[in-house]
Amino acid sequence: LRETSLEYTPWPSNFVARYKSAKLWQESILGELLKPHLNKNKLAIIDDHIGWTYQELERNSDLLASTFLKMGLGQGDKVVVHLPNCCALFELLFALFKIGASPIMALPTHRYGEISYFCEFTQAKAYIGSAQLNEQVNDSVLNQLIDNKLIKFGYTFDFNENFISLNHELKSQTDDLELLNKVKVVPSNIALFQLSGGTTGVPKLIPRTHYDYLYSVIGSNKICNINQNSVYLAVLPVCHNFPMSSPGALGVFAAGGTLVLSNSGAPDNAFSLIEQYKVTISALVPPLAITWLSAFETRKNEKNCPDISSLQVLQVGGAKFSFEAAKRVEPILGCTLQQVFGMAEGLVNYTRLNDDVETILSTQGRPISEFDEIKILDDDDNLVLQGEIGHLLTRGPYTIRGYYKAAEHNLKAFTSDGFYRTGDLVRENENGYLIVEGRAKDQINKGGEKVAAEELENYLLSHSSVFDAAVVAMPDEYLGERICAFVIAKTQLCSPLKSIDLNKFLRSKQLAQFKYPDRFEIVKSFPKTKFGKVDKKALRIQISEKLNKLS
Ligand code: J2J
Repeated sequence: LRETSLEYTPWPSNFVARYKSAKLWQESILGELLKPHLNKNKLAIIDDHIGWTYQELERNSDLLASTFLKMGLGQGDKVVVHLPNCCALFELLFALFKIGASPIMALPTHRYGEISYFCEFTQAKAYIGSAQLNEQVNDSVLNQLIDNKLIKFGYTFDFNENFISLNHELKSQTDDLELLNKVKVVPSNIALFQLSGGTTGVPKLIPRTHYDYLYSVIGSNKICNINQNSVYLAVLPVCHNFPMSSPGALGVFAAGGTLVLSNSGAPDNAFSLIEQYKVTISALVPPLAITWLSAFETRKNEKNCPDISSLQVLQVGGAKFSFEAAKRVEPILGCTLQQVFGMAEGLVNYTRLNDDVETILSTQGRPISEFDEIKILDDDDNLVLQGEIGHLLTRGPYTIRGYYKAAEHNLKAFTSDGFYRTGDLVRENENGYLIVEGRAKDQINKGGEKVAAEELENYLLSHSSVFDAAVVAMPDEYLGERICAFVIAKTQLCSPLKSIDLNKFLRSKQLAQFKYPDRFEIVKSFPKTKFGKVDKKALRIQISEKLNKLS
């Protein structure tokens, strides 16, 4: 038994006792989630190519788990998982949960820049990718990871001469599950690492234990009425915390329902999957929800309009869903809207399915648990009056007490008594529902995809012609926000600095596509606050006014 408890900031023992005695934390691990449903011959998961019953998923992940054990992967090992929405992803995740290895949930859009950092920072033993995702990228990612000695093993589910082919390994093995039966994983261990949207130079890793993650999933299931008849369509990248756990894929498995996986949220694809599998619930970010609304509104009166009447609930979260868009969900799609305001660090708020219309349309919900503690504070850390806007802080049975290996940052991100400073500006209505009013953290929320300004600024500052850089959000009708990079060039350059050079330079860093600035503004100076810091608020106003004039 190797507890990984030293690798995360533990909850104080009185909190552990509280969460256990209230039966929030159960003596169970994510690797056991499928067990209660094995004798039902029920479809657990299906993607564009393949579908498995609960038995098949369990068996495949058992075989993969024992393959990993034989290859020398086991308790406490970190594994960077870089897969799109596919059945193999869950075969893999369950295998890792069962052997006590911790997946790092990279997004399919991450590139070598992010992946190499995760490998290096966590000392990951393995990287698991797939050419299904993007052949070129994965080849080059793996070659570079191996050339630079960042990992010991590189695996894939498809054929690629540079990777260890898991399909091949699985075919060649017999039913030898003996090693696996000896493994004992304890629920206080790290189940997986989620990634923080971040506000700092590099993405932070979020260690989630089996205790806390399972509780968030089971608690979400009750609120979202997930049961064995639920059919959940995942079109968002399922490694993200929202479609994974709120209640997401894991919620569906816990309840014995069916998970339908797709890599495209395009309306026609989604509507036909909803019709085909009688999908009951799906989860979207606001821009995608708006796209579905417009598409279905147009198609509604067509003769061959898909039948999406099975859809009972549409969850929308990850960024603020406007009241105007929210109002259209029920009339157009004929299902209940559920607003979800969550974070990979923990706290998740939901509007309840039977809430009154006003609450559903104009709030972002209330916490999963009565054990979730919420504080709304002013700039000096004093409680605001009821109904006033302030900084949201939270502590609870599934909110982390610290980021992974980030002692210094944790001092700022958490209070001494363990509250997480979310960086969100909210107010609470008289019924305890939260309304997101803005953000104090230095982050851009591009339709649900989070970009830390500092990460981009650091890259820009490493360009030899850049004197200073400030990255801010600019308004966008569709995505809510896009990225604008203000840059001051060094003086005495031979030729003037151009956006195209900066763009090319950033692209050479091999980052996720969504992080590249949508606009560069090359300026002579930045406005400053009275404390002499770059006044980002003024920059946001500046770019927003300029865009208004242009349109
Ligand atoms: C406004 N801002 C929101 C909302 C998240 C469920 C749902 C979402 C996430 C998620 C998640 C918002 N309105 N409805 O992990 O389990 C912004 C806030 C928040 C940040 C967290 C889940 N829903 N946000 O989006 O870790 O700023 O998690 O602090 O990616 O997204 O981002 P992330």
